[in-house]
Amino acid sequence: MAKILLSHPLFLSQSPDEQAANSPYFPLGLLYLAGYVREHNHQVAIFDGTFETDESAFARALQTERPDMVGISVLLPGKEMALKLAQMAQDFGSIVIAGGPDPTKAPLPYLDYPQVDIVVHHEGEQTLVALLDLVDADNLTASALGAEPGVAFRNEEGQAVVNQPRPPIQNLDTLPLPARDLIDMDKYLKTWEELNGYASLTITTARGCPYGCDWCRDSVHGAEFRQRSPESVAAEMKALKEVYPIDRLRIIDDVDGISREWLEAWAEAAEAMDAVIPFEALNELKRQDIPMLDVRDTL
Ligand code: B12
Ligand code: SF4
Repeated sequence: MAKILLSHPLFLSQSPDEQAANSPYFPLGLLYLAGYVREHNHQVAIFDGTFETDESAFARALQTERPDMVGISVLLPGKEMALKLAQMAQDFGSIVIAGGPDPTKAPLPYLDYPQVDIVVHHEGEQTLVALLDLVDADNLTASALGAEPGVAFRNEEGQAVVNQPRPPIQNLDTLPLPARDLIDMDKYLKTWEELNGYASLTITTARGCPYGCDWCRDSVHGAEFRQRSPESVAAEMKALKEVYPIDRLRIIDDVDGISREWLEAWAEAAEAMDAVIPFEALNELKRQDIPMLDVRDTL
């Protein structure tokens, strides 16, 4: 059973911009990956730099977890630290995977860094489990990687190859809930309370956005809008309410409000399950109108 250490290379104490933003959210994508990996019978741990002082904490995590593979989630501003952690992981003897929005936007430059072994681009769950399966089968070879959609790698001649994206998961209800139990949620919620006077956490209801603005070209979840069922989102809200002292949700879908019927069914399901939590979300401007705002006021 292969083991992966999924890593968030952001140290709040070293990031004045993130401190000023006052919104310490954990990247939900890593928690989705962790839940999926766990469900597919691989071992997973998380290294979360957020409240650590520096990369010595990562060195300790490597020693404790001894992972076969280290997966690092990279946003552009975190690239330098991500590459530093990648070097430490490779020196430790782990296989290093870079994934997330920035490697998706431009996978090739990441293969210029010798400390990155493989890049995963676009949606990560299925591709990551496929890589862990290859580790278990002792077959993480260039020829096996050549047949794996969603990866970029170096072939036997050392040339960089970017495979096609993997077709996105159609039924998002099949995904396990994000593995929030693997991070220090209390610390996040207390920090939110101290900084803002209320506690907030993130949730997703959908992936993809059909609008195709330049800003989002080559985005992780693509142009195909896929949405969870209203009941599954309401059930997650109910579970969150029962476990965490939260005041607000931030819905971090690419875009919301695409289907009016969905919103109405969601409001109904949340009320029926006693799962209502005030929320904020991003909506494409043209879709704002009075009925839309009415649904928002229900929740
Ligand atoms: C929520 C959010 C935030 C939150 C949480 C931050 C975080 N670290 O995730 C907050 C508000 C704090 C935030 C801050 C910032 N954000 Co932001 N944010 C988002 C948003 C809206 C959603 C991300 C999300 O959780 N999606 C849902 C999950 C399920 O998807 P995902 O995270 O992409 O993860 C999937 C894949 O990427 C992949 N994957 C991810 N990591 C890994 C790792 C491995 C090993 C593998 C195999 C796969 C993999 O698998 C996951 C599951 O399928 C995106 C826009 C978007 N719609 O993508 C922007 C986005 C990620 N942010 C962006 C930016 C620029 C920022 C800021 C710099 C903004 C600023 N100027 O301050 C800061 C930087 C913060 C930091 N250093 O971490 C850019 C990144 C661009 C880039 N090239 O890197 C995005 C893409 C917006 C955009 N369109 O430009 N952000
Ligand atoms: S509407 Fe928003 S999420 Fe959709 S493509 Fe445009 S900027 Fe991206």
